[in-house]
Amino acid sequence: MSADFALTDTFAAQLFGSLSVPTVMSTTTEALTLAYGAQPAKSYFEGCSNGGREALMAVQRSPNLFDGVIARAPAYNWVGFMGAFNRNARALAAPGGTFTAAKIALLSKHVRDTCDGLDGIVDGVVSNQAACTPALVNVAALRCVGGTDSGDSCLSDAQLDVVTSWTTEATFTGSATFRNAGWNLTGNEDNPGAWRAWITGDGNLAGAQQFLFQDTTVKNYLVRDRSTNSLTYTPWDQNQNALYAMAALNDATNTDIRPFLNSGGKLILWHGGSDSALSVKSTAEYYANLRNSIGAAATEASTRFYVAPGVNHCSGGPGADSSDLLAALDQWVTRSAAPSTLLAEKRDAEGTVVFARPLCQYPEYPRYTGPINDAAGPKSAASYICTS
Ligand SMILES: [Ca+2]
Repeated sequence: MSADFALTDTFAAQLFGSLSVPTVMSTTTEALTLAYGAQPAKSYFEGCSNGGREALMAVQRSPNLFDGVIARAPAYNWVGFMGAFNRNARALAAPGGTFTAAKIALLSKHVRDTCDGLDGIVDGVVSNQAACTPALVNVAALRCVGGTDSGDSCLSDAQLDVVTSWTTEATFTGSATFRNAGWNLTGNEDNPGAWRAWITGDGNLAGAQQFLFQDTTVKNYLVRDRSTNSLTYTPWDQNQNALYAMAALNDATNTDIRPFLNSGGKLILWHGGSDSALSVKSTAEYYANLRNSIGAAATEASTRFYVAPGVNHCSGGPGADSSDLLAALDQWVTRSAAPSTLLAEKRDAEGTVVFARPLCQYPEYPRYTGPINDAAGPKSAASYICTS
């Protein structure tokens, strides 16, 4: 995830920002037309993470390029998200802030003990995230006596500061879009693809994905000096011109997507509920802003937003991470069959379905209504209803 190109190659930075998809699409369409003697009947784009950002870029800046777009866990707000990554990294680097795997397990279990059953079934996934409020979770109950680290059964004040950085919004001067919504406590922070991979680096902060992303952003976009120490780069909004330049290149925060919708485009957003890279709350925020911008009727007519509880960044985690969004999009575009609740499955390495859930439209979540003391009940999507 080096962004070294952004320092030395202006065109590469533009390609990364927003031009790669229309550039490749131009060549692709030409090749297909030559091969088949006609242009493609329909064109769709699907991407996750930075690919999700590219998806929203296409919707916002190349509105006639695709008939339908799927944006999953989109990294749509480079300025705000990287600023939050930087704040998280600095909290972890503060004296006493280090989170061991045992501390992460302590925090996760505390959240699960409090919130797992709020969705009707204790299955290791907090599906009713809205009910799992900070007041209910009460992380302060884990505080070490006196606030000083005294082992794996409690959190020091510096570690509680990390949790605060994680769960609270981050706002920066210069634009209303320069912000990050903060992350939920999901009870799945201890999953291998969650905090250790993205936040703590499992004892090596410089190896954590969030650290690496913010570090290369500070070095190549903001300070434009690779010898800079990103952990001392604060405040994040000290160089307004650099933030504006980066936002112009990389941020897909525009909510007026009427040009895309007016050309018949359909948009499906998707986010994993336990994503430790990019917060599902940020995508929810974009969707709320979208609704405010284009109105409830247009939002309902041409966009959908699904949340998959217990799913990590793009895939993985204890939740059901596999859904055929492309088929749903194609039915919508070609047959005007607008999607409602979809199916989410968890498959093993051989592709066998282990369990299924309904994939609900946010803010709904799958609530267990199936049989009690029946091993097969929780595995069936029919045992759940989407509710909020
Ligand atoms: Ca549950």
